[in-house]
Amino acid sequence: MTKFITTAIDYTNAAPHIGHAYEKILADVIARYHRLCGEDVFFLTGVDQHGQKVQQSAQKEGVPPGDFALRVTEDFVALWEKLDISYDGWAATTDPLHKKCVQEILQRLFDEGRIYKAAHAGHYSVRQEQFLTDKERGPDGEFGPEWGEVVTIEEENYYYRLAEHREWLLELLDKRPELVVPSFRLTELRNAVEKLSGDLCISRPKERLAWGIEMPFDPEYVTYVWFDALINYISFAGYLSDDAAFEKRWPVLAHVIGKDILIPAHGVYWPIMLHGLGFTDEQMPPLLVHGYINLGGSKISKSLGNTVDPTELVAKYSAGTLRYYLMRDAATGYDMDFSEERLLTRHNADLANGLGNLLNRSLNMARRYREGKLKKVTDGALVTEAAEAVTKWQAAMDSFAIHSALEAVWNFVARCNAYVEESAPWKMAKDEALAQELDGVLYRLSESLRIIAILISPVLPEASRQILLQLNVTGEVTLKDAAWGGLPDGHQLGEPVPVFPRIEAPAADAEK
Ligand code: ME8
Ligand code: MG
Repeated sequence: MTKFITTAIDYTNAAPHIGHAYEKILADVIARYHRLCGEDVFFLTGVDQHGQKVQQSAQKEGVPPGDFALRVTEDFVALWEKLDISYDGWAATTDPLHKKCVQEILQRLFDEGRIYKAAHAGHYSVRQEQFLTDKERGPDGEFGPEWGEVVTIEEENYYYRLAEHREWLLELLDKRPELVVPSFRLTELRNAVEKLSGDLCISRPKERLAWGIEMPFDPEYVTYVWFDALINYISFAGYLSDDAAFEKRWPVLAHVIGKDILIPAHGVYWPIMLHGLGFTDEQMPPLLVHGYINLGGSKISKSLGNTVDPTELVAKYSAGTLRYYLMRDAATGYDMDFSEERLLTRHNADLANGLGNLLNRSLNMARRYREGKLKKVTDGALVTEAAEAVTKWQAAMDSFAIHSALEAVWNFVARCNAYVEESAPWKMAKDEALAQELDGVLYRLSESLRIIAILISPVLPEASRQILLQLNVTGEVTLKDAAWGGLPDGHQLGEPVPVFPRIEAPAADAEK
């Protein structure tokens, strides 16, 4: 079986922001972790290119929606490249393979009577070109001036039968609570499912929205964007096009999504869509629901100017620093406030002073005292601690608690740095009688660094490569290599080069 991991597909109505970057990094770390475990991985991410939002943004610029979506898509692709996001599949919803899959699914559900046509009267904003619900009413119960003229119109649309699956979904959530991580989200979801009534409108008349996938049984309509977008998880995994691939991939290990799209899209619509297609309870997809990255305690909002550009952050710092900071400071499932100051502190304290310093002093001492040549030891200080760090790290990684996994590694880094101080190799070097002891210290430090380099590789792939290179460890490493004793007797270390130079805070520049 393949380990299949997906993220939400990002809207192409606006440029990527730090929240998008956080989600892709989280999923990338999970994908890299499973590759490190020697598993076959299929990591799918992509872009949501259809719908009202894209059509509106394109209209504002006076360009065709397809051109607009492609341009924003390029921004996302460029960012993922810079951030070392190692995706295996690219889900762009204008892809013909996807459109064909969506249409085949629609046709099948229609033929089986799971989709029906009905008329519906509702409040409609002429200016915003959309139907309004009670959510859009102001505190006074009226629709505010931002909606312009609000009229009542009747429109025919296609509906997918949702409500008849309600009892099934409630039972499923009782039977398989592990489908929603973290578990506190399950309560919210269950409450929403209990309130479920009515069906899902899955079409838009073309005169209102042209930018979508045409309904196969009615060319006057396009498909509602969520019905189109959710299907990416199966269309790009081979559903209806490559049975052998799909069977190996499905069910997914986890759909990595943000908290805002659990209810109703991923928690209600999606399982019910799959159920309608005949997917069994065992084939229902687990959801890993992450929190929000906020700014100054508020929600990121481009229109309020409250946003951070991840591309700029990568250019200013590095992909590794941004990846480390986000993975270390955000507890998976919970919100986090983004702070550049905090990013700098993490970089300088953990990467530069913590791991960077350990690497540098260990390699330098080995060079100075032994010309970089090691004598293997398999007992004494750090041996048990290294194994304990690996165990803790792995348990945390398996439960998607990347922040805890990093904490376990950095506790071990601190232990290694303390060991340097305790053992004081510079004193041992002055006493011939302590030569064997010094050999032991130098080996333990190098071997610990090799194990650390393996453990950080999902989060810091580039730094991991550089550290292994400096330790002169060549070839592909896997988790099996994170056991003590990998460096052979007589191993020759490489050249020390700083991996994480300290970054001075911007305040220091201002004084110049
Ligand atoms: O929702 N912090 O697209 P999207 C963390 N196209 N995550 C955030 C975030 C923040 N501040 N803001 C957004 C869509 N996200 C749909 C998805 S999936 C079939 C279709 C997350 O661009 C958000 O929760 O608005 C979602 O998981 C992803 O970024 C894309 O958001
Ligand atoms: Mg959104």
